[in-house]
Amino acid sequence: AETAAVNTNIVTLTRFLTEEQSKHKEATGDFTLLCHALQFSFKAISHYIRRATLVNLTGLAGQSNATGDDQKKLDVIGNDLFIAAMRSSGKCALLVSEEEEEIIYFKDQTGARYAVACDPIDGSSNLDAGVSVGTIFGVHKLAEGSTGTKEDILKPGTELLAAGFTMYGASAQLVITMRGGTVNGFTLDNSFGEFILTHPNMRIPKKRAIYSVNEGNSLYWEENTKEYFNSLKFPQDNGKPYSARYIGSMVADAYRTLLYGGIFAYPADKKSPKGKLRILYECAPMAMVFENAGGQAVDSKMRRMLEVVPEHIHDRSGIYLGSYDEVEKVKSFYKK
Ligand code: P6P
Repeated sequence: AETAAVNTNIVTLTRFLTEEQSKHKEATGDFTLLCHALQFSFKAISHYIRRATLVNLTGLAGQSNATGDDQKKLDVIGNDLFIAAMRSSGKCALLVSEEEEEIIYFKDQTGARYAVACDPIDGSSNLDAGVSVGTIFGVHKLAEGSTGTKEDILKPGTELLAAGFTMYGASAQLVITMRGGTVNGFTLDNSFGEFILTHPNMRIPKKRAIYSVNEGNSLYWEENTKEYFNSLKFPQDNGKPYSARYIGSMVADAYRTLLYGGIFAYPADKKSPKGKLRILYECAPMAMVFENAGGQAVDSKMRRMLEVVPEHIHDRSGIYLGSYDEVEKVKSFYKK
């Protein structure tokens, strides 16, 4: 009988990073070490999310509240883990976290040349419902000679060195891309704690009849937003209406959109004139992933998302993220 073909070419994230580094002769290995700290934090956060969800659901001893508040504490655990991982890497000069009002400067890290923005557990309000949440991150390199100031992180997404997210679903899925590079997906194999390359060179379909938006905000939408979504739901040419898919957790909605195609949107509206999602650690990293996968990302003024420069570290933006052709269609409704 045929022996089962064994996939001998198993690429771990660790090997992938080492091979990437060897492509850059000038590389010192600092970025690679920073990425190892990133992957450590994803593994640790994944562990705590699975444990906490189980413990809270079964109400095992030690979990006092039935309202799921402990899940909220996961925000803190995830944030603390991420800060510790960045600090101990010795390569991170400053960190912006969704959970921290101010920038965290690692002043003792002499020689650290990277600035990191992250949302340690994005979508955490869904945790007790068992919805996939995730960590979203972006990495900037400090300006020459800089020891790390807020100007090193308040930059357009076009200057991101690397970006991506890890979705804690049935397994932990890491999606990562580097400036000008491809998008690669890794799946955490829990049996030996390695991220394995399962989705090399991810490309988003050019179009797909799926839209992902919180229609509960329709009352607040601007006219052109309403017109765009109505064109998908009530097609003029008697075409088939689009399917609606909305999870309410950005990494889950983004990951599905990246795999299947379509559009994810959180438009700015009368309730949130600047939009809801944060530029540094939600919109910009996702925009980089989608552009490098052949898609597009624009804000509510149809500006390329990666060219938007935040004034403050927690600034928000409207966003349309998805298939190339679908974002072109969005633009046609805003340029009337
Ligand atoms: P809404 C989760 O709270 C989050 O920040 C994103 O993960 C998600 O896309 C969005 O907010 C959901 O917002 O208003 O639809 O509940």
